[in-house]
Amino acid sequence: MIKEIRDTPRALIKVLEIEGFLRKAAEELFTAGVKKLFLTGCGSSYYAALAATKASASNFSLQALPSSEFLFYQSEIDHKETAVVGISRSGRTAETLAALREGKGRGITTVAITCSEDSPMKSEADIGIFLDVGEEKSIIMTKTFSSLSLASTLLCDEFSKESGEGSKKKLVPTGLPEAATEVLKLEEVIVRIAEDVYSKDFFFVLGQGCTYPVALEGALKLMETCNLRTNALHALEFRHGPMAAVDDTVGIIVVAIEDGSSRAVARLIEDVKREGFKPLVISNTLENGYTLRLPIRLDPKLSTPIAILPIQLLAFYISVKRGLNPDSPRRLHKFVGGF
Ligand code: F1P
Repeated sequence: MIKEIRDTPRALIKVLEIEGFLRKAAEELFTAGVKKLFLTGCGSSYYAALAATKASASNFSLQALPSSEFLFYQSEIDHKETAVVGISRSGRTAETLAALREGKGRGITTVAITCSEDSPMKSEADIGIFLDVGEEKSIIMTKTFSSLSLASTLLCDEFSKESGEGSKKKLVPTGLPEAATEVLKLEEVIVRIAEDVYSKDFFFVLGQGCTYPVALEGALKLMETCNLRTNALHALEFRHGPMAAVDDTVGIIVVAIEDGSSRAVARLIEDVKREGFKPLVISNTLENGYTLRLPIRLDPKLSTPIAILPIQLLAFYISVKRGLNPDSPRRLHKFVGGF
């Protein structure tokens, strides 16, 4: 896991090498009459899908759903004007594979974005997109999560531009591998934070807007690698009840990239501190409690692969401190089959 987290900059470079191909695929879908993309996946791959839809200002043409939700509850959609995009590291996860097969059976255009070249998802989909980011040996998804989220974001960015939705300006992902390299330099500081917080029983992970999927994925990483209970929330939702559940056994992580919500999130952090707690703030502008600084110029819409790195590292080091093996979480396999 640790080697794979450190390999993220190289993986992002590999995704950027196919940016043109991803944008062309989106253009072709639109030209073929597709008006709406359903992005589906399970676990980390679902959160990558969610991150991609957040990257578009307007969400009429993009919707993220867990594969099972698409499979069981989307029979009413317009089949001719819809495409389903299955996102999966393995290309073999049961619900995602079934969602694509079911979609294809109903005449829906299917797209697979996967890190496994010889997977059934890649060969069966109308458009199979392979991310050549190198094998991920750990059960835990790290560099593949970042790669899948970046690739899906670029596909969605182009598709929403074709649909005439949101801003006309295309996202410019150059500089992301360097940003990842910069954030990875926080590793030593994170080792020390892990030593401080490893015995917590519970973590709230808060994110707003584009950082909400990061909060969900960060909470999942802590569950998978540390057997910790967690709750991911939209940051300001924390004020509407959950704050009552905080005591010294509870850790709070806030992920905040400068955007319209920053002042409100800064005030929330102040409130948490006033109650006597020390949140871990992962941000490019906000400071407080323990702060892990992200690159100042980070575009919120492209921030997922960068903002997740500190939580991945934290999960790794907390897991090791708790005497666990982060690469082999209990009751989890590389992919989940059958249902
Ligand atoms: C998705 C997933 C991961 C999880 C574990 C099992 O797999 O559920 O989110 O961490 O690795 O598989 P995939 O569809 O992306 O291969």
